[in-house]
Amino acid sequence: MVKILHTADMHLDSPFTLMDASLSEARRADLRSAFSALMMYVKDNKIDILLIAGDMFEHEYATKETIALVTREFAKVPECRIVISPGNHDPYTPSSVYKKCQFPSNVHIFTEPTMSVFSFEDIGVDVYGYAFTSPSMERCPFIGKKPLHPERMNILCAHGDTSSPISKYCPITEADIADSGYDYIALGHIHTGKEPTKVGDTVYAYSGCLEGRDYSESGHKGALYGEFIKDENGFRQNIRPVRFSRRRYATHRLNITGAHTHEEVCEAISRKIVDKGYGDDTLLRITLEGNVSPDLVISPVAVERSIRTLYSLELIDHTLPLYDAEALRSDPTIKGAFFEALLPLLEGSDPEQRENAALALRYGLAAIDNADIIDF
Ligand SMILES: [Mn+2]
Repeated sequence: MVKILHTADMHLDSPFTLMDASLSEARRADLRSAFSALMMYVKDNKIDILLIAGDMFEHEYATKETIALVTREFAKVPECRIVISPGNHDPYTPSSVYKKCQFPSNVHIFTEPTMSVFSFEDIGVDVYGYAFTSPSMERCPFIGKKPLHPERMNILCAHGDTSSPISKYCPITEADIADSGYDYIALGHIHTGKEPTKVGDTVYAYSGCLEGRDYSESGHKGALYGEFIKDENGFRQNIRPVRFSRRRYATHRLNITGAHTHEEVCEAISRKIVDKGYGDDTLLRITLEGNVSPDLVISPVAVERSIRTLYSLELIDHTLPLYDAEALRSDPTIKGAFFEALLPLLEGSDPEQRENAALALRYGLAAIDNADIIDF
């Protein structure tokens, strides 16, 4: 039996440009920490082959410290064969980390955009692959049957895109996979992952990214651990996901219709957090919806500050005020005039304009009442 660990898309040193500087640095530390956890798993479980199917680095941002960490971790497992297929974010170029840095002798890196192979005869495995040598690759290099060694396990480790036949990131179709003759294809590029799927005689999977980097990459992330056997009865595999992510992204919509106070909003959010079991590993984005009292002006900053159990909370307020139109219409003060002025927008056909007008009404009425709309 051969033990493999299939990973991809670590995106070490990712800039996290949408976050403030200290949070981005903390998240980069999380990426490195997830990588170290993966390497610890390799060591503890005596993994025979670690397959890294591209985008290990964000090429233009890779730091000396991260490269030093990676080479140090790789050197700690000299008995594990580490195979790297450079992807679109870390292509093999003259200035790339892969070309410029010295990696330990157990590390095998594909350098050409055409097919090549690393043969590990001691364990009966051939690992095929290719490298992105620029940020895009228009054509899949493994189309068509190859003369594969019938007795060895034939694995392809590759960065490519099965989601579109016209992708700029090495388009791969299921027909290409079914035709390929490989026993297992370890893919990288699709960060959400794809569970092991059999087409023809070939099993392929996307491990997904090692650590989510934004709300589109929700939930815990990790790698695929596989136990592979090939004998006179053919190829058999047992593959399961292993979690390595430090944090997880989560998004929810929360209807707070009827809420009157800041405390009620916080309570509703806290209930959601407890229900879902979110803690200091969670970056949570909540979109508030529903109709609330026009006196309630929600300050996302104040709510975010009052809930401390999460790694981070981001609040988006899409609630609409439940105002008493009749009372406002007949209000003889400036409130009535303000309402009349906003009415065409409040009742207009453009939903974004309606939302903005509702927000303006809420802030305006609060300002007229001298309500403190920042801290309430
Ligand atoms: Mn990627």
